Amino acid sequence: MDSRKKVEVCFSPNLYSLHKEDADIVVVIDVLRATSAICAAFDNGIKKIIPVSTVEEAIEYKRNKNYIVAAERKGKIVDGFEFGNSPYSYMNENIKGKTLVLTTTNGTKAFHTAKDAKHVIIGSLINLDAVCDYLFKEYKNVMILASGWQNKFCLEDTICAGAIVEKLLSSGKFTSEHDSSIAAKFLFLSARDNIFGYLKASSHRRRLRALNLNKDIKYCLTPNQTDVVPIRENDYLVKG
Ligand code: 3SL
Repeated sequence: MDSRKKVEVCFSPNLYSLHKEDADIVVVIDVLRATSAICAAFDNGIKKIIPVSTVEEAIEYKRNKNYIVAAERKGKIVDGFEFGNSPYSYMNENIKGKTLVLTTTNGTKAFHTAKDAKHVIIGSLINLDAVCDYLFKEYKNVMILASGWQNKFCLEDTICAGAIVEKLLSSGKFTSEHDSSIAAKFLFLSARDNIFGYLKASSHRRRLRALNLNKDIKYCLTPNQTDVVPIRENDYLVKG
């Protein structure tokens, strides 16, 4: 019997129910930009993050002055909010020790899609090796859930998922059965020498470039800038 653990990739929250039986741990990914912003916020001292699905829920939290409340839709900060989804907005001293409430177009939705999973962590390119080390240590069946764009496949999340698959498979301790995992690995192998260039024509890079967010894109596509691994506890995230 093959005693290796599985690592599989789910391309979109809409496909989650087809893959969920594979998972003891779900890694939620939204490289551009929600999960990169979440990692950056913890890296800069945020204590807790509450991902919420709707702008209305986020507005409720604004009544309490102890929270930083952030809302992004289609790449822009929602009117009436000071914070959105840029990792750079969390790189400041004032966020230390605070709780962030965050709603985004796809990333926080994917987080809630995995609500029935036993164990959920947050991955991105910026914490790639730390996520892999965590998965080696836990040594359970892994499912990587790409947030995609409005339930559609997206390249940047798939490449990040492929990087995790590649690292786990190369150890000989994990195996993959599904074509989605193999495809993600091959996409990563073709992109790895220049992820930024490879994604030049991708729809989300074009969308963010049109909003003058090139600096954010560069940051989010640069692997291994932090060893933070955000972990779900109850319905919020803490630094692992
Ligand atoms: O969809 C999301 O969760 C966002 O990360 C999208 S954006 O990068 O802010 O456009």
